Parts: sequence; structure tokens; C-alpha cells
Amino acid sequence: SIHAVAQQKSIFNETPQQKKKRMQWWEDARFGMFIHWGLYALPARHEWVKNYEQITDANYQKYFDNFDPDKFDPKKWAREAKTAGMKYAVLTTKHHEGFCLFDSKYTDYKSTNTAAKRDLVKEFVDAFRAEGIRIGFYYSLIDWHHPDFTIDGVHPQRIDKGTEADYAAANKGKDMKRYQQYLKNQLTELLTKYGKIDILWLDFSYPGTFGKGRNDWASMDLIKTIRKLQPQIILDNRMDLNDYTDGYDFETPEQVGPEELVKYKGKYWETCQTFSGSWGYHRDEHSWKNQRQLLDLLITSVANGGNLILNVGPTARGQFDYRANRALDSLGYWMDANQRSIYNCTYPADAYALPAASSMRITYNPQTKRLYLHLFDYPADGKLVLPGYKGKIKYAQFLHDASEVQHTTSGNDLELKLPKQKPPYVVPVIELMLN
Ligand code: JFZ
Repeated sequence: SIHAVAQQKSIFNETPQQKKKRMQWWEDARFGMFIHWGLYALPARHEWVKNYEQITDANYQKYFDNFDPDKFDPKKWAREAKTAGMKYAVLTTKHHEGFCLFDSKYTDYKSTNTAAKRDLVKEFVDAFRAEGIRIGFYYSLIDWHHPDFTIDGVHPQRIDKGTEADYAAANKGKDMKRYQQYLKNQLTELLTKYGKIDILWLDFSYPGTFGKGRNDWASMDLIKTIRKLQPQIILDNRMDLNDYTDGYDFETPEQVGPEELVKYKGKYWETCQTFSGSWGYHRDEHSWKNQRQLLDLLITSVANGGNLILNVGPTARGQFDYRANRALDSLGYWMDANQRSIYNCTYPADAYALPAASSMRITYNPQTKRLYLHLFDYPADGKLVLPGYKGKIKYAQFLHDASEVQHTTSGNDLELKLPKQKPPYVVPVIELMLN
């Protein structure tokens, strides 16, 4: 309500209408690609490996020394993203390990100083932009390599059962003020050297004892720099400014099941999801989400007014592995026929709600006034009943081939007559014209 909004603090003077306009392309896009790539692709056992195994800088150095992505071809990545139907892509320019995929003036710990010898961010930007895909930068606020970044509760060199005094002693000589300047310098590079950047994904805050938050990053100063350099940029919610209406643009439910997404209805949000659990390339994770599970995440996101950003962790040689390519191809096959139920769509008005037990998910395009029924369970007898839909529908067809779906009424319900044979899509879609 107006009251609740008015009571909240704000940093900038953007109106909800202005924000809506700024967010429009992102809301319409609905589907993006996350790319987690860094030195952790070499150990290939999770991007948090340095923390999980408490690896020292000295012992982590071998991954820098052996980083040689000879198969890196971002044009190929961009084609894969495009084929899958993704409209934007967010690359880890630096993850928690601190290694930079770009040619920063402020560190030697960067791709140009490895066998790659190149600014990988620049090549990513050029390749994806050429395919018409919007550009996003993930940038880690956490940095387990920077000498001024203080040891805390999730630092690889954390002190087991340490007291505040133990941490103070271990952090003697480290100066987070210098680290704040480093953050600002690097974000300034990223937001000035690569043209228009559409999305910034800062990650992440964990305030509290032995944690870090807005005062550690100088978030208030940082967000002003960000908005000044890229006024249109769309910002995630992890810099610990969530008590300001404009301290972030969207919420980021991470690795949650489709059933939880209804909680975010009415907000700006994007769920981030992996294929197999880890974000960085993980050689030995063998349980991957199947096509139906991935489609469920995408469709259920749109059916609740949100986005899905699906992650790929390229290998140390710079390629998507075959499992990722196969999954992306399968999504592309579905999207090629059914994307009209995704782009520019959101949840329908309450009048079109179905019983809670229904396995259908409905999306709606407000411009064309078309409803999309996603059939997660195909009726064996070909009979599909839509309670309370009588008189609301002008025409019905399958989306993938525009073949008519005949309908009749019974009481207040609408009955759709489907073929007994399920169409060759894991989740077939019926398009309903409201006028
Ligand atoms: C963070 C990273 O640590 C992780 O490696 C990956 O990049 C992911 C996208 O983001 O992980 C988080 C951050 C915040 C929460 C959970 C995982 N959280 O607030 O629940």
C-alpha cells in the first residue's frame, strides 16, 4: 500500500513508474544465463572449494599457474544461450576466490597474467552483445585473495571457535578501507570500460559477528557510484541495503523449489538455479535436473511474475560440458515452439485461477490478452476441464503448432477436447484467446 512504501527509506528519487519503465526489458525477458567461471573450474569440486577445504593462497596458486582455457570461445557460449532462448547473461567477473576475468589495473590476480593472456570479460561482452543478448556482471563483494580483506567466519583462513580478540589479532595490518577503495575502483572499471551494462549482480552480504555487510563494503557510497556510472543498470539485492526501497532492484531466491516461488508474486524477482548443485564446474556431480524440472522452474517463475537465471559452469578449458549443452538444447527445442508463453508474460488475473491441486501453470500476456496453460500432467482421456471458465474464451489452440483445440461448456466450466496422443513436448502449452 502507499503507506507502507512511504514509510520506507529511499536513496534516490525514482518513482515506482520510473522503476517499472527501467525494469521493463528485464521483466519481459524472463530467462537468462548465469555463468560461474574462475580458477575453481580446475579443482572442479565447487566454487567454494577454497573455503570448504580451507586452502591457503599458496596452495591455491597452482590453479592460477595452470589456468589455460584453450577452448574458450564465447561466441559459442552466446549461440548456446540464444538457442536456449535466454535474453541476458551474467558472468562472474570475479568470484569469492578473488581471481579477475578482466584486465584490472588494480590487481595482478587476473586472466591477462595467465596462459589465457586475454581480457575474458571483454570477449564475453562482445560475443553476447553481437547475439543481441543483454550483458550482466556478477562481481563478488567477498574476496578471499585480497590482502586487506579481513578474515571472517566464512574466510578460508577462519579461526575455528575464534573469539573477537582472535580475529582482531589475525587481522592486524589488514585495512578494509583499502579494500573498499579496491571494490570501488574495480566496479568503476567494469562500469566504464565495457559499454552499457544491463545488470549488476553483487554477491553477497552476511552481516553479524564474524560477518560482513554494508559498512564493510561502504554500500551507500558504492550504490551511488554504480547508479551514476550506469543509470539504467538493474541491481540485485545483496549489498545489504534492503531496508531502502531503491537499495536494490530485484530479489534473488536461490536454489529454491518451484513451489516456493509463489511467495514472491507482486515483487521484482529472479530465481537463480544450477543444473546440478554447484555453480562452478563440478566434475563429480552426476545428478542433474532433467528437462521437466528445468521447464518447471522457468514456467513456474513466469506464472508467478518472476525470472529464471539458469547457471552454466564452464570447464577449465573454457567449454560448456556436454551435459550443459544437452540441457540447453532441450530447453531450446521447447522454447522454439513455446516461447510465446514465456516472454512478456506474467501471472493471470485471479479470475483465471485454478484449484490449488491443479498441475497446470498459467501464464498471461497482458498486451495480447492470451492465456497459456502449461500441461504438466497430460489428461489420459484427453478431457481437460477449466472450472469457472465458461464464456471467457474466444478461441483455443495448441501453441506449438496452432492446431485448434475444440471446447464445450458444462455448467460454469469449460471443457477442452485434447487429442489422446500427447504432443511431442515434455510440457505442451494451450493458448487461449480472451478476445
Ligand atoms: C552466493 C555464492 O556464494 C555462490 O557461490 C553463488 O555465486 C551464488 C549465486 O551466490 O551464494 C549464496 C548467497 C546468498 C545466499 C545463498 C547462497 N542466501 O542469502 O541465501
